[in-house]
Amino acid sequence: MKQIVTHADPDLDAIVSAWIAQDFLFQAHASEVLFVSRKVPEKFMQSADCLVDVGNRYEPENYRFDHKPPAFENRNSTCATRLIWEYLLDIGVAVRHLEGLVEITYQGDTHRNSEALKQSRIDGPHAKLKQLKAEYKDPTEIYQQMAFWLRSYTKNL
Ligand SMILES: [Mn+2]
Repeated sequence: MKQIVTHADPDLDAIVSAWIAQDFLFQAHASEVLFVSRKVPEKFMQSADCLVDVGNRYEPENYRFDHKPPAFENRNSTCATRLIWEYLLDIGVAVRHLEGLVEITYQGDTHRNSEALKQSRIDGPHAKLKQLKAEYKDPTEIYQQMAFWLRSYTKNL
């Protein structure tokens, strides 16, 4: 079982980057998403098959995708979702259709703004995550429901 690690109280960047790892990086391999403290316990730094939005490292070849210093001097220059998406594009995985989702996730994670982001907060991924967080406390439950929703949402992109 491949282990994908991200942070507890997951925001959209954590959820979408973990989902991209699960569905497009590991694909047919069974994988699970674990939610840990933002200061990642050392055992997960070593043993996780993939870290997204935690760990402060950007090492795509080792599947470490964080955008916070020292990985990037300015954490708002990119986001975990964009980093794993760009890596998959580079290695030829068919993820181009996720571009709009990546863009609104990036904008929301880095205090940007756009009509698409406003719409996402009304009835898109940001709204869906907010609703699930009000409904459930367990991050695994939130993640699983969100992943299910994202698979359907991205089918029509
Ligand atoms: Mn992030």
